[in-house]
Amino acid sequence: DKILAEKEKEVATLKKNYRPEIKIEKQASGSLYRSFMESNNMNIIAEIKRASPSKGVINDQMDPSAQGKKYESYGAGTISVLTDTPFFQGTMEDLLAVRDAVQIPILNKDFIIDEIQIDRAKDYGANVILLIAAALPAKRIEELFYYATNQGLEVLLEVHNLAELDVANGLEVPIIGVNNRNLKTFEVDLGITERLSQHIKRTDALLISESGMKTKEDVERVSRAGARAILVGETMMRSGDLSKTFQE
Ligand code: IGP
Repeated sequence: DKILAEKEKEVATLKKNYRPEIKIEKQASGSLYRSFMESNNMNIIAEIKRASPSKGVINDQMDPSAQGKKYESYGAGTISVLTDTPFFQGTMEDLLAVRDAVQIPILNKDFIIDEIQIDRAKDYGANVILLIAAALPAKRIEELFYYATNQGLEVLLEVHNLAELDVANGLEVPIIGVNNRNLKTFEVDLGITERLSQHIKRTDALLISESGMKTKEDVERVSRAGARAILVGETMMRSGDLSKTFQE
């Protein structure tokens, strides 16, 4: 609730000051959905996350462009860049730096509550945006989902419980992220992926398990539950040897 209140203010300022401007020279091509569905290996979305409300500072020394290049070279299929500043210490400039450095798709990770944030994500070269079912009424999720899709962006719709999954099922969204972390209590439980995966309606939905993965066993566990991709932040940001982390 605190984050959403902050976002309301941010959006009000954006609406006054934001001038659309194409910032990018490079653009990724191809669809995250298709490339992940075609691959038989576990797909990895590696995240650039300097800090978080649950963990405090994670790694604010890294250079996002170098970090992005490493993620790409070790086999990430997409890079997630957290752009929220007050709570995660990220910026849109981080996203731009990564866009310049890599060819693969970029997910703009933020708390999106308004179309203008989607415009901005596109202007900065993101290919995928996050929508969080817990953050908005179903009707608003639907509007933002179609708005982004019409802009040529893919949408990762994040859910954490059955009621939120109902929204994803109702819209028949192709990309569903199950967040193992409860955004209110910060509690992490990989069992959430196991339980919710059984209630996904669309047989060709791409299931992405998000948060809290540290070990090979964690990845095997969500893979058995049907996840074709994982979204990993902290473990990547703290890794001393990313090539090893990716292999494992
Ligand atoms: C990554 P972790 O535990 O690997 O650092 O989690 C990612 O899932 C997490 O950053 C996240 C998130 C979010 C952040 C998932 N949903 C919504 C901000 C907003």
